[in-house]
Amino acid sequence: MNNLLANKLVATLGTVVIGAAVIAGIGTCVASAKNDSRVLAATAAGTMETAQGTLPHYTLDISAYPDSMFGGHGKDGGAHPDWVSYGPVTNFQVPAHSAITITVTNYDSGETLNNDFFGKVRGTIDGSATLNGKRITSVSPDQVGHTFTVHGISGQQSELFFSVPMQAVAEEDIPEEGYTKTPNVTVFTVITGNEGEYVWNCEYPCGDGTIAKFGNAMSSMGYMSGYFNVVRA
Ligand SMILES: [Cu+2]
Repeated sequence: MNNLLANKLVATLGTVVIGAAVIAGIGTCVASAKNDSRVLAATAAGTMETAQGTLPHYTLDISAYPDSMFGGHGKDGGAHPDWVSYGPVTNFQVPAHSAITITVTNYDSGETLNNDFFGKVRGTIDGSATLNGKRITSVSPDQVGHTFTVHGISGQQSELFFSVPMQAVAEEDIPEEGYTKTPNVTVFTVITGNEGEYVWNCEYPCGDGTIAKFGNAMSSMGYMSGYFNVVRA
């Protein structure tokens, strides 16, 4: 990562963190951080040829939903049935020094990002993803449903940063009841370094009904954020 990008990244993350902290209150974040201990481990899928040689290959399948009624929050959507959420859970575990192919099926609509930075695919193999089978390197900043963003800046861990925007489903394709039959499917691959505990979150302001939309689902673990832990293979 060059310095300019690093500076921009730090500035961007700083804004988001401060914004979320001010709006939600730090206490809320800490309290809700322990409310979900379920973890989805990546599935072994042979090996993959990469620029770093042949690596163990794993897959992770997740989805983004316009509400919490998909089952992951329990019967009737749990405490906040109307909150947007990733699922089936939001804590993930992947092996170190491996290629991880992540498929995100997005059932939600969207609007405009606060920061175009997150409209670009970043940190994946080849800097790209596929959207419904076609190669992309970005999504238009006014058509983003959610992002899957892992923040890897911390202490002695290997740096791990990637961010992928999910194309919003068109508003007219969102049914009154249930979920759209034509979700947008995004697939991308990242390469992990050493073991470490990372946090991911969504950088699309999707906490509807709160100031700047960074409250509720955006500031609670288990909805639009969680752990992305890299463990010994
Ligand atoms: Cu989101």
